[in-house]
Amino acid sequence: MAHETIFSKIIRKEIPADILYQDDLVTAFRDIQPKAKTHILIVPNVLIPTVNDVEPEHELALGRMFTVARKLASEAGIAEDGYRLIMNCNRHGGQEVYHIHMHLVGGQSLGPLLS
Ligand code: DGP
Repeated sequence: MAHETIFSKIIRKEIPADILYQDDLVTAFRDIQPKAKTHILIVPNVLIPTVNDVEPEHELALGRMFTVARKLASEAGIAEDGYRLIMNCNRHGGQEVYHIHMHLVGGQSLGPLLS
């Protein structure tokens, strides 16, 4: 049984967050520690701790995360210049919150990811 994180409380609106989008499958809100001018987190409403825990039954929610990323990037005005979508997994990936999330980062040039 996976342990809930702060993201479950944000999804249920039990604690405040700057929620930009929510539907039956996913929730998107601004990162509390933005690493770029635009930094949004898109999360499935169901608790999936890491990408290693993804199952076929999650495919609808995971696909929705991309369509919501596209929509929010467009609304933020960063679609044309571009942005980065990041999902960290476990310790070496730098994951801190064990409820999978897609970082939508942009609004400025981000440079090469790997160099
Ligand atoms: P990661 O390292 O991939 O697990 O990223 C976790 C992100 O979650 C990190 O950028 C900061 C953000 N974060 C952590 N706690 C909160 C919170 O309570 N509210 C919001 N909005 N973001 C949070």
